[in-house]
Amino acid sequence: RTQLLPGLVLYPGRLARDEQVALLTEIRAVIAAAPPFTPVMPRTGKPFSVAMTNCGPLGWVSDRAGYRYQPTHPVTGARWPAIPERLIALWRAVAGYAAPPEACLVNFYDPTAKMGLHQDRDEADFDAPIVSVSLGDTCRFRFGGTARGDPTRSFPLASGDVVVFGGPARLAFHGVDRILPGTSTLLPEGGRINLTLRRVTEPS
Ligand code: MD5
Ligand code: FE
Repeated sequence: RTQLLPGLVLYPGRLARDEQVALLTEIRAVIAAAPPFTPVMPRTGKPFSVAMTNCGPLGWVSDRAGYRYQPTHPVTGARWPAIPERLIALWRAVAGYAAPPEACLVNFYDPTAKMGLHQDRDEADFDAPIVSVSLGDTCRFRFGGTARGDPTRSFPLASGDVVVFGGPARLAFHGVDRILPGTSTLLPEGGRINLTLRRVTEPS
C-alpha cells in the first residue's frame, strides 16, 4: 500500500486477475437486475458521459431535480440488488470503519468517457471513507485539495487497483481525465468499470 496524500491510500493490484474475473461476473448479475442508466446534471439536464448503476440498500442518482441517494432504480423502480459479499469483505479489510457500506455506485466508462473534477458530498457521513475498485482499462485519475482551485496531481488507476479515500482526502476534488484504451483484456467490450463503496447515513 502507498499513502499518496494524508487519507489517500492506494493498493496497487489488490485484486488478482481471478478475483477481478469473479467480481466482474457478480457485477454482470447486478447489471441484469439494475440496468445502467445515464444520469443528467441537475437543472441543465446535460447527460453524464459515464453510465451508472448501483447495488446496496441505497444508490446514487442524478436528475434535473438534483443529486441524491435513493433505495430504488430511477428507471425500473425496483430496489437495488445486494452488494456482492466479496466487496463487503474488501471494505472490512481496507476501510477501517466498523459499519458496512450502504451504497456501491458502479460507473461505466466507454473509451471516450471522463468525469470532471468534483467532490462527493451527498453523504451524511464524511467520517467513513470511500473505497474505490477499478476494473478494465487504465484511467488517468486526478485529485487535488478540498478547495476547487487547489493544485492537483494525477496518477494511473489500473484494473485490480483499490483506493481508500478517507480523512482529509474524503472531501478532496477528483475526476477522471481520460481512459487509456486497450490497456486491459478484462472487459471484452473495452472501457473501464469503477465501483465505489460508500457509507451514506451516520451509523446509529
Ligand atoms: C471513478 N468515481 O473512478 C471515481 C472513483 C464518483 C467518482 O469519483 O463520484 O463516482 S471515486 C474517487 C474519490 C472519492 C472520494 C474522494 C476522492 C476520490 N478523492 O479524494 O480523490 O469513477
Ligand atoms: Fe467522486
